[in-house]
Amino acid sequence: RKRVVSGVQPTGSIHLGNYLGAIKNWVALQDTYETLFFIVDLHAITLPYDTKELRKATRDTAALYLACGVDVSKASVFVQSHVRAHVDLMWLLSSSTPIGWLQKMTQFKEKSRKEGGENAAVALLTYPVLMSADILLYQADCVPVGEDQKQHLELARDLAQRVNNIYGGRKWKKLGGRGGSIFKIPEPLIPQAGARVMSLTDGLSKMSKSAPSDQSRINLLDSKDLIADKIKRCKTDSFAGLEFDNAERPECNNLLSVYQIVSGKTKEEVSEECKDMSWGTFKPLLADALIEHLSPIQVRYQEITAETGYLDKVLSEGADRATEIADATVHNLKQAMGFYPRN
Ligand code: AQP
Repeated sequence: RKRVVSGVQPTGSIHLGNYLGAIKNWVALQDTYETLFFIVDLHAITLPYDTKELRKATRDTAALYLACGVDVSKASVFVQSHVRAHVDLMWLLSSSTPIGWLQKMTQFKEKSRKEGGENAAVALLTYPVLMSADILLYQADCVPVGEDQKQHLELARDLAQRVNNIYGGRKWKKLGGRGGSIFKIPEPLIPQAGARVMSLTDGLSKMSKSAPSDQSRINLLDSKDLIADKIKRCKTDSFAGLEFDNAERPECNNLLSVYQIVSGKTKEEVSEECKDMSWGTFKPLLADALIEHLSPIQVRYQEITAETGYLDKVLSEGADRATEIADATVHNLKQAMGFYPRN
C-alpha cells in the first residue's frame, strides 16, 4: 500500500479549518493508504511560543486526531519530537540544502518580516528542511498539501532528488549499501475543493490558530453557546439573498461552504435552500449544523482524555512504529554519506 504522512502544529486550538482542510481528509485516506499522522511539535517552536501551552496543545491535538476519526488500528499517531530521527535527518539534509532555496520560500519571507527580519530565528529559515525530513524519513508516496504548503513540498522533492544524486546509486553500493535511490520522491495529494475555511471576521484571510482574535475561528472544542455566539457575530454583508462564488461576497461563500460540508448536502441543495434567505435565518441554521457536527467529536474527545494512560499508550506505540521506519532511512543515508558505523 502507498504511504501517506501528515501533521498539524500544536500552536493553539485546533479549529474548523484544520479539521475540514486536513484531519477530515486523513480519516478518508486511512482505509486506502498506510498512514502516519503526527503532531509536529518541533515546528511549533519556530516562532515565539508559550512553554506552558505546548504540552497541553500537543495532547489536545493528539486527542482530537482520534476524536475526529483517526483510527489507531489503521494509522500510526505520534508526537514528532518522540522520534529522534526527525532532527537527525534534518541535519544530514541541511548539508545538501542551498541557502538560496530556503531564502526564497514565500512563508519564510512573510514570517521573518513579521519577526523583524534579522531577528527571526534560524529555525524559521530551516523549517522546510525539517518538513522535508518529516516526509522523506518515512519514504512517503503522497503528502496531502494545501496551497500554502505546495512550495515546501516542491522543496522536499528537489532535496530528495539532490541527495539521491549526490549520495545514492553506485557510490552508495560501494559503501556497502543497496544502491539506487535513498529517498522516494513524494507526490502531492491535493484535497477536494472547498476545504479552505476562511476567517469569521474576514472572508479573505484563512481561519488560523494564530490569528489574535478567537472570534475569527470555530475551535473544535468550543461550547455550543460559544459557537452560536461566534456565528451570530461573524462578518456578513448587506446583499439580498445568499449565494456561492460571488467574488464580492467572500464571507457569504465561506459560510455557505462550511454549511454545505457540515450538513452533508450538495452545493446545489445548499444554493437552492439558501438563495432567498436573510442572514438572520441562515445564521441559526449554520450554528445548529455546526453544533450537531462537532458534538460527537467533543464527546469522543472527553472519553479519550478521561481514560488514564490511553492516549500516552497510543502515542508511544505510534512512536515505536514510526521509529522503526525512520531509523532505517537515517541508517541508509548515514551509510551513503560515509559515516563510520557504530559496531
Ligand atoms: N483555514 C484553513 N482551511 C483549510 N485548511 C487549513 N489548514 C490550516 N488552516 C486551514 C490546514 O491544517 C493543517 C495544519 O496546519 P498547520 O498546523 O501546519 O499550520 P497552518 O497551516 O499554518 O495552520 P493554522 O491553523 O493557520 O496555524 P498557524 O496560525 O499556527 O499558522 C494543514 O494541512 C493546513 O493546510
